[in-house]
Parts: sequence; structure tokens; C-alpha cells
Amino acid sequence: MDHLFNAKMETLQHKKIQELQLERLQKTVHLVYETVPHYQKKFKELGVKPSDIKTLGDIRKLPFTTKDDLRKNAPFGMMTTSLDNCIELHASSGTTGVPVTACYTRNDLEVWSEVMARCLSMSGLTKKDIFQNPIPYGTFTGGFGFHYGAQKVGALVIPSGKGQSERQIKLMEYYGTTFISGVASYAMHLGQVALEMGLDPKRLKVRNGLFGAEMFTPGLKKRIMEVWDMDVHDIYGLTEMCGPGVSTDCDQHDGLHLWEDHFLVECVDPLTLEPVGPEEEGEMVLTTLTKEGMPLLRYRTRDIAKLYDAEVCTCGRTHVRHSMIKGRSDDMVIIRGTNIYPGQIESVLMNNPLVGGNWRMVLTTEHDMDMLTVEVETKQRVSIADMEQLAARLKADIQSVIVFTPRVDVLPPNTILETGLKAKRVIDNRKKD
Ligand code: DLL
Repeated sequence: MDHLFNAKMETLQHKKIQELQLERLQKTVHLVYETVPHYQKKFKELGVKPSDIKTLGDIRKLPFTTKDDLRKNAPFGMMTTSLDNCIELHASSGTTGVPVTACYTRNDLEVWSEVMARCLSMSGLTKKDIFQNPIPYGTFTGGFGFHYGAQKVGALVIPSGKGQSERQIKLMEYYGTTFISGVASYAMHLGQVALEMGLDPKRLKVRNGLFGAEMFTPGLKKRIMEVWDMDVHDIYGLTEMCGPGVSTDCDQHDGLHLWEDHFLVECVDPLTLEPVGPEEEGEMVLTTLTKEGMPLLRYRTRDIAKLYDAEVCTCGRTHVRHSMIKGRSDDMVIIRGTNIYPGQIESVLMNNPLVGGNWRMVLTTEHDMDMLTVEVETKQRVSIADMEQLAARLKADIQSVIVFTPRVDVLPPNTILETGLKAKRVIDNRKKD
């Protein structure tokens, strides 16, 4: 059962939400203009001043912010306050060399806990729950976000972290875990591990799960629900906003409510950057409204979804809903919750003198889990034994940058078909539903 954690804010009249948004937007715009050289420069280029923001629609006068801007100003150049005022740091995977870093003030952590508490309550978490958190703790935002939110709700938190799957299952059995979190594909994996241990997950007490961080297909959702006999909700978020906690679906399972008192969402055409029509698909662009450490204006998430026309949902919440994330507008792929850029893999391959120029990543779904096969050609024809040896070497090298083990198929030269003007590095054959 879905609960309101903060009934007043979650059901606030939409007009009132917008008044709050305008007030907070104006404050944020002044703050970044006065403290962040990057924004000062951008405002000047566009000939815009903070005082020009008189209505919410005026947001379109403001500059967009991209991941590239964050990288160029990494790690602390986008901050509006000194590090003295920050008490925690998180970063996106960063395996490309320059991680996107976000520092949190005490109040940022407070807001993050609040939005996470709302998302978790929306998924059914109460203080009576035993909440197990099988998601990495560390610079990745997942572990701590869920941890803070669940504690705010008052549940008993088991900070189990990701990995050691058999141990996760044993902990669930021993402590009587009722609610689990995590990266979507890992929940499926845990179910399979339980079955291999001879334990039917349905016999465990787990009745609710909140998962996200990656493409979360309805098919996978259904499988998880069936295997575990639990209710499953989808949570969206990104390091640049706070981490998980931007939005979650209520019991209607018809779109994710996005916390508009903390984030202002726009949906734009990724090419023209013009707003899309009502309920049309586009790239979600987010502005933080209450962030103190690193507020961001019009951050281009690259995530494709559509916004539903604002109306009160049957759950009573007034905050706008967006459809589940369909995919990303850039070439980054998310495999088992890890962000992977083709460039990362290419750098590894190109470091090896035996490797030829052509290669590709083939993504498939096996047992409802993402599988990555890297197909790569040798520079010259070599013996089968040498090919096998090369495959083993590359597998280890790739694994060291992407954190999990891919399959590597070493092929003779000129066996991968070239199509079109540009090389197609990513073949995504994953099941879409
Ligand atoms: O993945 C935060 C998070 C952790 C969300 C745990 C939910 C659960 P990043 O590592 O910065 O942060 O990756 C953010 O992941 O831009 C989306 O492309 C993708 N993503 C996150 N949640 C979902 C979701 C965390 N529910 C990027 N569905 C985002 C689809 C998602 N994609």
C-alpha cells in the first residue's frame, strides 16, 4: 500500500507548487549567477540577467547545462558554496576519466532524504518494515540515497551493499527482510540465486521492492514480481540532481511522480532544444530548485520520456508524472546499472597491439539480465590458441574499466560488416519489454 510521507507537499495544489517553483527558481538563478563563473559567462553570452526571470516560462531564456560543462569544470568548479559547507561527496561512475562530482551541504542531504522517503513510502515502505539495501555504497549515489530515505521513514535498515548474493539471501531469511531496493537487474539475479540455493523467493518475507538506475522494462518488472511475489516500483534519479529520488511510480503504475517542489522539469526535442508538445516524447531537462552545493540550471539528462498533462492522480498526488525512461539520446549505454560509453571500451581495445580497427558491442538479454559481448577483430590472422589468449586478456582489461565481465569474441580481420558512413559500435538487441 502506497503512503504519503509528506501529505501537505505531495498533495499541494498545482498552482501553489508553481508559485513555490518560481520563488525557488529566482533564488537559484541569483545564486548561480553570483557564485559560478561558468554561469556568469553563459548569462552574458545570452544577454540575460537574473532579474529577467519573472515567470516560470522565462526559464527558456536560461542556458542549458550539459555533462560536458560539468566535466570541464570538474570537480568543484560548478559549486556555489565552499567545501567547508559540504559534508558528503558523490560521483557518477567516472570510468571515462572525469567523473561528475556532486557535493552535498547538510541541507542537500536533508532534501535528498526527504525525496527518497517520499519515493519509498510511495512504494509501500513503513516504519514496520525491515529494509535491505543490496546496492553499492560508495561514491555511487544508490546506496546512501536509499539508506537515508529508509531511515527517514523509520524502517529498520540492513546496509547489506551489493554483491555476495548468497549472503544477501541468507540475510533476508535470517532477519525476515520485507522490503528490498536496488538496481533492477540485480533484483532478478538475486531471485535466481535464491532458487539455485533451493529456496523459493516467494517463501521469503520480501513483499515490496523499489528499483531503478537503469532501463527497467515492464517485462523485467513482471518477472521480478512473479519470482518474488512482491510489488515492484520504479525509481528514477541521477547524480547531478541528488541521485535516486527524483521520481517514482505510485500504486497506479502509470507514470512516475516527479517532486516538483525540488526539481523543475521540461521536456525538449534533443535536436532543436525546443519544448515538445503535450504528452510528446522528448529529453527531460531538469533544474534544481533547492540545491545548495551544486545547483544546476536546465540540466540535459539525455533521458527520453514524456510528461503527462498535470492533473491530480487517483493516488491524490499533484506532482507531474513522466513515463518510464525509454532510453538515452546520446550513445551511452547502461548495462546492469553501470554507465558504459563505447569510448571506454575502445580505449582498452586500442591499447592492445594485436587488435584491429573494427569492433562492436552487442547487447542481449539472457535470463532477463543484460549481457555484453564485445566482438573484436585481430589486426592479422593468428592461430586459434592466440585468439583465445587475446580474448582472455581483453576480457580482463575491459572488466577492469566497466566493473563486470563481458564476453569477448575475437574474430579474424574483416569479419565485422561495416554499415553506413560511421561505424556502428553499439548493437542493442536487448529485449524491450
Ligand atoms: O543511477 C541514480 C539511481 C540509483 C537511480 C539507484 C535509481 C536507483 P547515475 O549513476 O548518475 O545515477 O545514473 C543516472 O541512470 O540519467 C538514467 O539514464 C539512468 N536511470 C536512473 N534511473 C532510471 C530508471 C543513478 N528508473 C542515469 N529508469 C539516468 C531508466 C534510469 N533509467
